[in-house]
Amino acid sequence: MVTRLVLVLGDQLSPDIAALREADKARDVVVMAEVSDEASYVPHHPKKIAFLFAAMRKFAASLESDGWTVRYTRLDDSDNSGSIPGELLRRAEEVGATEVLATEPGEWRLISALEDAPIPVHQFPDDRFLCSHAEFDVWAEGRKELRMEYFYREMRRKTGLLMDGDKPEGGKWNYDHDNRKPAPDAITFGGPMQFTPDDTVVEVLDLVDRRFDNNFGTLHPFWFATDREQARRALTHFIRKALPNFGDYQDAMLAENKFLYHAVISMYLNAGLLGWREVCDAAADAYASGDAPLNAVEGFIRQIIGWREYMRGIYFREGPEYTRRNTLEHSRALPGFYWDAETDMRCIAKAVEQTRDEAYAHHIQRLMVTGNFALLAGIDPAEVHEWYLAVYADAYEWVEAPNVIGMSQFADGGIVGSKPYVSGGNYINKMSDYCKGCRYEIGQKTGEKACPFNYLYWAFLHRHRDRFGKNPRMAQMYRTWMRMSEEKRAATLDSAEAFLDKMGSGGRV
Ligand code: FAD
Ligand code: DLZ
Ligand code: SF4
Repeated sequence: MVTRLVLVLGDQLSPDIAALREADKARDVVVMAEVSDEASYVPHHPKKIAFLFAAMRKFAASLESDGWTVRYTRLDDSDNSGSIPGELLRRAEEVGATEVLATEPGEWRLISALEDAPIPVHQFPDDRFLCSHAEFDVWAEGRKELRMEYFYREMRRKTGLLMDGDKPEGGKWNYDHDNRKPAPDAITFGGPMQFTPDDTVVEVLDLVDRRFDNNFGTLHPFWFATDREQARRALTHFIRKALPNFGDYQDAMLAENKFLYHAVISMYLNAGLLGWREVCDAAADAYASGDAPLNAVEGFIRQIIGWREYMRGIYFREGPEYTRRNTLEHSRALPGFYWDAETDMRCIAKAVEQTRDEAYAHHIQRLMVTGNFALLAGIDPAEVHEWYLAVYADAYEWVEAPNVIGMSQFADGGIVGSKPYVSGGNYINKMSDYCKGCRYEIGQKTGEKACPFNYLYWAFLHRHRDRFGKNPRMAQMYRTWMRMSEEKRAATLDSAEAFLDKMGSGGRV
């Protein structure tokens, strides 16, 4: 029988991935490749590249010890063709294969590259997810609005997670009402489990140091888990030490605490080192044994079987053009401080610094600090999308784009969110300690010293009054705006214009 190639991509590091299930150890050859095309479609954070290359190398070794034949291409190999289709062709010629088994990639770009590859590639559905494309389409069909909450309830029923017969555990589907506490004075969790680099990681760090030195982001110290066994330990550590407080402080932010009670497992889930089922079961078990309260466990499970699956459903349903949407017609360039943290806005400087150091920021930092600012300032959503895709270790288009284009920038016109996630400085002040020590004054609404979020918020609403003025969920804010005196409104708009002009001309803001 003719040998077939089995493609395993960098974010498909699961031993039961569809293409491997379809293949035959005795007959087929696994292809894995570190290639410049994948490493440079955006300037990925060095920690993200190092994590993936190290995890790929360790996964290839585990496949080999499991009896698979693996042809692994390292980035520095002299005959590396630089692309996934190129490596498939090269390996096919080497082993005499005429066909490739693959698992559908998480990005339209690569799906079409495989469709157009110079060798036939059979793409199997990626069934590491709870909801298939077809199932999501059935759920979405005929609905006026695709609200995550209703999708999530279906997923709860489907999985039986936190269900009491056909009723939700505790009587309510969603305990977010209990979950929005501001930042506490002290955090009892010391952060995610950190791992000392082993020989494979050290070798990869050396490569990344040499090849990606100019990319935004700090490579050292590198502490991520890079194999399944380590990722499992990181998960257990979170479940034991942080999950009980996860719900309460999910939305809080602290300048000197990067992780609060967050799991910091998205990079492991998205690369395939962990699966949604084992993560949710571990959380549900903690509830069942009385080790974590319902509000924390429900909130955590909702992020995974709710938001994560819903975002993937939207990405694949909306098609390849989704990342180019720009409903609000925003066109301003992404300011330089997203790359160098050189801004007096302390909240943004802290979020960017932590992103640079860890390739990580938690949800509210992404949504209500860097995302909120970009939306208020009218930044081109395509540039915002590229930034998020580059700088976070967990970023792949299927999950990043609906979060950025949809949830954060409202560039999809309201598919993901029924209203834009915008706020003035008060929200940030309530949920964080950023404002103490900021050059800007949170209590001031206009003028040189005022918090820019304050006037940019009103200027945003004013700019988009035709679109949002009739949105019942925003009516109260428009009434407040219209109740302000004409002088106050003019001063607010003047402050916003002066700020944006200064920022646009490269001045420090
Ligand atoms: P926790 O807060 O501990 O949550 C647990 C898990 O739930 C996460 O590991 C993640 O798998 C899942 N989850 C939570 N929220 C979401 C969500 N909105 N969408 C999908 N999964 C979710 N997440 C990514 O995985 N990749 C991205 O590229 C990404 N980009 C984002 C961009 C923006 C603008 C925003 C607002 C959110 C983005 N998110 C993204 C979602 C979320 O911020 C991260 O999943 C989360 O911060 C990861 O950290 P954690 O593991 O500590 O999560
Ligand atoms: C993100 C990434 C990077 C940086 N490098 C590679 C690589 O060299 N080889 C590979 O197979 N995958 C890599 N990836 C992950 C892919 O970009 C990812 O599979 C697609 O974006 C689809 O999600
Ligand atoms: Fe951010 Fe405004 Fe607070 Fe400064 S005052 S940290 S700019 S919200």
